[in-house]
Formats: sequence, C-alpha cells, structure tokens
Amino acid sequence: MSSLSSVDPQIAELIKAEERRQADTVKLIASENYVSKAVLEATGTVLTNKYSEGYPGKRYYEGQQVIDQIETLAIERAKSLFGVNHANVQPYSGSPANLAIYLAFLQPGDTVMGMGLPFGGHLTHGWSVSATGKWFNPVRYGVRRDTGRVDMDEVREIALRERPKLIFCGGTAIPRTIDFPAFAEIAREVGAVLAADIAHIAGLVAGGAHPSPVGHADVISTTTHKTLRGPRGAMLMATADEHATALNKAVFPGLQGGPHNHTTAAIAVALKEAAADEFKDYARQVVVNSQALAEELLGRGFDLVSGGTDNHLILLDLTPKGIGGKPAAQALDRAGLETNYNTVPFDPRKPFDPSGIRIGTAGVTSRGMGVAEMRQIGAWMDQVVSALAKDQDEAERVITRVQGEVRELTARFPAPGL
Ligand code: DSN
Repeated sequence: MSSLSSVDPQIAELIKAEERRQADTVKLIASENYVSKAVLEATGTVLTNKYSEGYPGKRYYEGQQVIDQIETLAIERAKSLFGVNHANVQPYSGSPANLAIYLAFLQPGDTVMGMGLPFGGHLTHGWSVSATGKWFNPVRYGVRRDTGRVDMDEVREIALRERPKLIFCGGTAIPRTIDFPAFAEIAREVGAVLAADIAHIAGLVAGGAHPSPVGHADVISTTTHKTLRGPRGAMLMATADEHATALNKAVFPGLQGGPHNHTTAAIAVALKEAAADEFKDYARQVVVNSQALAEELLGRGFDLVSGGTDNHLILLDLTPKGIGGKPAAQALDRAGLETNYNTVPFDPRKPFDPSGIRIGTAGVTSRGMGVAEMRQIGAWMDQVVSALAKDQDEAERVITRVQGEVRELTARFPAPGL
C-alpha cells in the first residue's frame, strides 16, 4: 500500500489497524468471512475505472472488449456452480438484488409473504421499515414457539388466506435447513413466485452442505460475501427464460446503473474457488464446526433457538444466562470474540437491546479451525457471559484473560487474505 500510505497516511493507517483487528479477533459474525488474497487483488484493480451499463454484447458505452469477457466468465461460473440456466452478477448487494425481484414480478401494493424479521427473515422480505414493507402489502410467517422452527402447515394456511404474489424463503438468522420443496409446493398452490434468498447459505449450497433451491424456487438471490467467500456483492439466478429476462430488466435499467466491474471480477474469482474440491471440504467443515460449537454451548447451559443448528449459524437466547444480547456482544468483542446481538423469536426486548446473539462458523473455518477450537471458543463465550451476569470486576478480569488466550489462538490460525 505504498501509494496509499504516501497520498493518505490517515486512511492507510486505519486500513492497517482494521487488518490487525481482523487478524487478532475470532470472527463469529455469521454473515462475514475472509476472502482470499486473489479475491482481494481482483477487487482493487483498474476495473473500477470503467462504466458498462447493459449486459455483455449489449452495452451503452464503448470500450467493453475486456469487461464483457469478465462478466461472461462470472455468469458462466455462477451457472455451472449452482446448476442454473441464468445468472445476473450485477446487483450491488443483497438488498438491491431482492428489490429487483419485486420490480420484476410485482406491482406496488401487491402482497408479498416472507419470514418476519424477529423470526430470522430479512428486512427486504417485507418488513415494515423497509421499502418492501412500505410499498407492498406484506404478510409474514414465523417459527413455532415450541420448536423454534418454521411450521410449513402455518405457512400454507397464511398463503392460502392471503394469496401472495411473491413468497420469500430464507433469511438472516435461520439455524435450520430450509425446506425448499415444501415452499415450492405452497407457492405453486397459490400461484406465487417463489424466491429463495440463500445469502447466508450460498457457500453451503455450492459445497453440497445444504440442499439446493434449484428446481424448486423460481428465482434465487444471494449475496456473494458470506459463506460463499467472495467480495461484497450479489447475484440473481433463475432457470426459466422469462424469469431471467424479467430479473435482468429489473436490475438494469430498472434499479441500477453501471455494474461494479471490479466486484464482478472478484465474484468470478470467488466462484472459481468455490468450484474446487477443497471448497466442498470447507463447506462440510463449516457445518461440523457449527454443530460442535452448538453442542459445547448447550452443555454449558446456553439456550439455542431450535435447540441446535443444521448450518453455519447459531442463534442464542441469553435470557437463562440473565444478561441481554447487547452487553454480552460488547463484552465478547472486548475479549476478541466478535458476534452481533440479535432478536430471538418472540423476543420481549427491543431490537436495539434484544435477548440474543447470533454467531456463525464461516470465518473461523476459513482460518482452518476445527472442532477442538470450537470447544475452546464455546468455553470462552461461557466464561465471559457468566462472569458478566455475576459481577463487573470479575467480568473485567475474565475479559482480559480471554483476550490474551484469543490472541494466542488467532496467531496459530492466520486468516486468508490478511
Ligand atoms: N447484514 C446481513 C446479515 O448480517 O445477515 C443481512 O443483510
């Protein structure tokens, strides 16, 4: 970063500080990961200089000789990795990708059905504060209070009553396998378009560690930077030609201008990496690690929503530990264990001060950590949270000790790309 250091030493120093922070902490944020050096390199290139409104072979600016090849490679790799006929790699991120689905299939005021935010759904699945909840008519499903899982009979009942034109499955805090065939059957019964938002699990789907929505969902949206381990970006995929045409028109010119070509190139690199055999091992290990961490936490008296996990994600309700999610996440962060506070289903507390924390194993698995490290992380989490619930001075001592031990662990497992 020699040029950056001389032009803007302040920003250069801050970037270095963030790199050190990432190196020294255990990333347990379920939606984050570490990209490879190759993905980082593709992101920081001259491709950022180019405008290319349109699609390969049909652009509104000249000079697309190279960009067309890059975008075509990204599209072909996405199609081959996920087994779909069409892919659009231009959405700037997950929210614009989901908004494009509305624009492609709905009119303002139409009914959309998605999982409610407090139950694990995403803002863009029709939650009230999102444009999707303001401009469309949202109806919601949740999870059962006794199981913490989606009740497909209830989903069907709501769908038959409300007749949504679009149904979303997937979300941001779902620790269990999504039943794509059951959602597809319901969507067919009510004549709705089924959108599978696989942002969290895309890497698991690509690596064969979660069932695929292909053949069930009409459209698939995903970010590229979570378990898929690419740059910050998104993709939309479809099998039917008419769906693909509607999605393409919705992304450009419906919602966006020029695609971010440096991101497109980095997505292409990440997709190549995800097609390798090692990525299948990675995806499997993410789930093995997640289940080992869940087991450790259960053994230490933590309450896990749905009682465990099938994927990379664990949602903890800290109520039995006598502490809120926010103070717990803040204390864990000071100890070098990075999480986010999160609402849990039927949460009596407010979203900015909820009962839970959400964790995931995509990042730690990218660092090469395994089951033994998951057990250690579970023990540290318990020590920090239990001390915090008891006594502030004791909590300070535990946080300082754990922070030192976390540093020793992270030094043994260097993160990719750093
Ligand atoms: N911010 C993403 C997540 O953390 O799941 C969702 O948009």
